[in-house]
Amino acid sequence: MRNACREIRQSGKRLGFVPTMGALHAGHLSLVQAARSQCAAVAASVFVNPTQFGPKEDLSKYPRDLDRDRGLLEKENVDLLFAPAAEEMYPAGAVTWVTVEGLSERLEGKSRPGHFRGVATIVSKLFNIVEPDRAYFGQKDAQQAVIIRKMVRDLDLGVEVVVCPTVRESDGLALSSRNVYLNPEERKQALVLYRALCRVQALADRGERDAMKLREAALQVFAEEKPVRLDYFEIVNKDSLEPVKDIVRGALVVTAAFVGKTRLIDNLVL
Ligand code: PAJ
Repeated sequence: MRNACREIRQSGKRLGFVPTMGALHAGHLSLVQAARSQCAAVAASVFVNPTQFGPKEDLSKYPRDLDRDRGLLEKENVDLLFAPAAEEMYPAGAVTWVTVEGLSERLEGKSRPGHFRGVATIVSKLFNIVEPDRAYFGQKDAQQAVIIRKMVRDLDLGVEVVVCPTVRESDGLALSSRNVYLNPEERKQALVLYRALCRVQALADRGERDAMKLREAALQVFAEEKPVRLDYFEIVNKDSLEPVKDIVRGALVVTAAFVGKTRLIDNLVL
């Protein structure tokens, strides 16, 4: 992979890179399309990264279909696909980690300890192999995008990070590889995340600036969808991820909730 990427860059082409865990959907493909439109060559990776899953999470049942993913990436004219085995990425005895302090402990990090250490480590390893000019991430994982930007800056990785908008189903549910876990009943209940975010946006549009009031309105929306167990709903600064008292343009509204056994996340920039 390193040699193939070097060859492309040495021919003077700009190399775009889209890291994924596979089970590709239109959200992933929107990143590939953005890369395709901005870069002469595009590389993608499919790797279900074990180190970003907690011991009680869904690593073993995470959806995997490399043949399907390969077909989809071929259709989008991706030049290179990197799909290593776990043993290749983590040789026995690997003990070196990348930790983005502070940011990694909030929100998702609070519920998923060690998650962002796994993400930051694998993304820096992939960047070291691919050495892309630009790398593409989704706004769907807002905290991940903030952490990757910070890591690139702090470690002088020299990769331009591009964050692309969240792709949604027509009814508003954010596309996610984990949506396949939802049964028809849960699929309907899952809409509560987007409904709560939209409620906040609507109140903000009408002039409400008090973050506590906005949050309370969102909690009301969740209370009406009893079977869904809210993990967090927060209004934070979009760079520091610290809670804000008053919303300013650009405040980030983030939420996570369990629909049945499936944990979903979503967010909106006000
Ligand atoms: P994965 O969940 O497969 O997502 C890969 C990329 O697709 C991420 O940048 C994610 O934000 C983006 N994405 C997912 N759903 C999206 C949607 N509905 N709209 C737009 N973009 C979407 O995120 C990961 O994998 C991993 O943590 C990874 C970065 C690959 C490291 O292992």
